[in-house]
Amino acid sequence: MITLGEYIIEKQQDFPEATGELSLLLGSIRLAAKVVNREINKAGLVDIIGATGIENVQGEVQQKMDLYANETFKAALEARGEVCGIASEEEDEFVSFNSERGINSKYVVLMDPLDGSSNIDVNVSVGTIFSIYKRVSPVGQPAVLEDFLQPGIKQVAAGYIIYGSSTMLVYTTGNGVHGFTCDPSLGVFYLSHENIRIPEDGRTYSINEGNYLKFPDGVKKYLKFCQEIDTPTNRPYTSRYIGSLASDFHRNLLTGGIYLYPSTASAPKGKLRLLYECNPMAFLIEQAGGRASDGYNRIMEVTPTELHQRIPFFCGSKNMVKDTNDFMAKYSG
Ligand code: P6P
Repeated sequence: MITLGEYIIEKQQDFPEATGELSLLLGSIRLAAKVVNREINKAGLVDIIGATGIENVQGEVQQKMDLYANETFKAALEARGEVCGIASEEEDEFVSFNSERGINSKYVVLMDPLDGSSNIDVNVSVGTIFSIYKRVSPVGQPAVLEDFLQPGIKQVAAGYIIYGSSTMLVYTTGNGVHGFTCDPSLGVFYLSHENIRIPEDGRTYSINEGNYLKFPDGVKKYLKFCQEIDTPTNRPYTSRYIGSLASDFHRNLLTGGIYLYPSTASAPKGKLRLLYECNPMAFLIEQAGGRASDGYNRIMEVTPTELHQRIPFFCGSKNMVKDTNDFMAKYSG
């Protein structure tokens, strides 16, 4: 039984040049995850569920737990001093940590502090998603927007916490994907899934088929391909859609499958955000042997232009993402 903290330190020793700052940073995420997990597990019991009536920059009504998670992760990251700033789905602009330690830190964190939070009121799993970069601006001054608008290939770490039937933290620093499960009696994350690899083929597709009529033709054709009876290629596949990215992603990561959130007639850029949902999930899936595209190109090579930009997202087993790209090229131009 090895804890997350022990594992981070053990792996850090593989990098002589490592100065321990990233390890400390991951430690602050671990702490915040425990605090949020505690509140989520009793969200039904206290007046912390339900919407605030406040709309975030996405125009989505913020659930109280969204705000609580945002403040918890922001405080934990600022307190440990390894981060010069954060960007968050719940913050209209990036937040620069201008303390002496903050401006002299070399990392920035982008996060969706509680993705899928509307599921809390109906007791469905939700997740925190995070992405870590080295700043591009000089140390010793406040963070700038360019520190956050980096392509996904520049990530130094990424991960998610899934608050589900058990609470897990899954992360990568570019050396494989590793999962840790929380023992609630001790509040400790133990290594439970080392070097996770996603099967190159899967039989599960995750998409909101209620949007079918608004999908591009390539997606419509791919969905019909999934539903055809063809035993040699294990079709028809199975449709599983939880409505919580971290949950659908996690299941597909472990068993194989593909998650699709395409553009639609009403949302030409799709729904998911490039910087703090798609890029971290893309880093993880590629580290596990999978793929992530916008239907045509590798997600992690997209150059961001704004903090909250949206992008169509196809992510999962390598051969399933290739199939969707082929259908998109053939039918959606
Ligand atoms: P829809 C949650 O709001 C989220 O960002 C993802 O977690 C989830 O996969 C998706 O949106 C659900 O969106 O439009 O299908 O309800």
